[in-house]
Amino acid sequence: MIECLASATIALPKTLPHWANLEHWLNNGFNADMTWMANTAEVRKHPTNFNGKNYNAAWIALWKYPRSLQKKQEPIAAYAHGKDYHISILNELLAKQIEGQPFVDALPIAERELAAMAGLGFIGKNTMLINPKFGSAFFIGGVLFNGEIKTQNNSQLSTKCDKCRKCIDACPNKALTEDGFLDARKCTSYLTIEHKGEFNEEQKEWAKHSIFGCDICQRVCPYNARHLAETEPYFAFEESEWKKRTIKETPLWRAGTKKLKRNTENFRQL
Ligand code: B12
Ligand code: SF4
Ligand code: SF4
Repeated sequence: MIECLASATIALPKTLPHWANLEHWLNNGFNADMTWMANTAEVRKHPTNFNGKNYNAAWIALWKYPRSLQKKQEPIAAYAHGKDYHISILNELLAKQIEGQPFVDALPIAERELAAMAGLGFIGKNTMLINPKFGSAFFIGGVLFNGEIKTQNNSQLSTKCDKCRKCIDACPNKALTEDGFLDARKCTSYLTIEHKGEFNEEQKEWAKHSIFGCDICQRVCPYNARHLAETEPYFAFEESEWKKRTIKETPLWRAGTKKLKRNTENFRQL
């Protein structure tokens, strides 16, 4: 079990209010080779009709990453340390015994937008859902269900970044656009976790500071400043080490050993 930071319930919109952002993201090719994002776009657009079933509400919650964001760059992103959050959060959701459809990361549900609508945070220029008190180092999960909801939804996606642009400037690959989108083609997180096959020369450069994921645009964010930690690196990254460890119980299973080997060979400490 991992600690739930905050939760809220919302009435689901028939059509996602900021659906146009997802469309813009796809039309610009910002989804890179994540064709599943384009294939499931219609499902994300209509949260009340999920895979043929109708729901009118969602309970949404935030859970802390298993490791704090670190002051220094690490080869494995903070969220990926420890046991796989898909399993631990799903177990917690199932334990709530809310009748409906549990979700955490793996289903075509616009989790950030629904969480923002529920008042759990705002969307930053780094595209993360940021809670003014807790920062952004948390997962989003919840349950779609049917029930009577009295709360008012917050459909304005306000931002609290003001003039700050630290994340845009800190991204080593310029993957964050000036108007608040993330171009996954240049993003280290995408390249080290999702991208299949070998890297070309440009991709090698963009991926080189990581073995799995990337925390830079979160680490520099003032909303995370109070939550940064400095601890011993948790994972060694020699190839022989990977063989000893059971990655299938951690979020690293998403990349698998082939991609992790490719990333390790390309890795250079920043
Ligand atoms: C695809 C995906 C990725 C892709 C693309 C990320 C991206 N920014 O789109 C890649 C592989 C790069 C990625 C990386 C990471 N991811 Co990811 N990812 C997803 C996934 C599966 C879908 C996100 C998506 O729909 N992207 C398309 C864009 C258009 O949608 P969106 O970012 O949700 O934006 C919506 C709104 O915010 C709004 N919006 C978007 N842009 C703009 C711009 C403006 C101006 C406005 C007003 C509104 C707006 O409209 C959109 C439609 O609703 C979600 C899980 C889920 N089911 O939602 C996790 C998720 C977003 N990822 C998560 C995490 C933890 C990460 C990483 C931190 C992992 C890491 N350390 O490496 C990085 C962070 C990189 C970053 N800065 O976003 C968490 C984020 C939690 C949080 N606090 O926000 C999620 C929610 C998973 C979870 N359940 O916890 N991810
Ligand atoms: S996760 Fe890393 S590469 Fe991707 S946008 Fe953020 S800083 Fe840039
Ligand atoms: S670093 Fe600054 S601009 Fe980027 S998300 Fe945080 S507050 Fe917003």
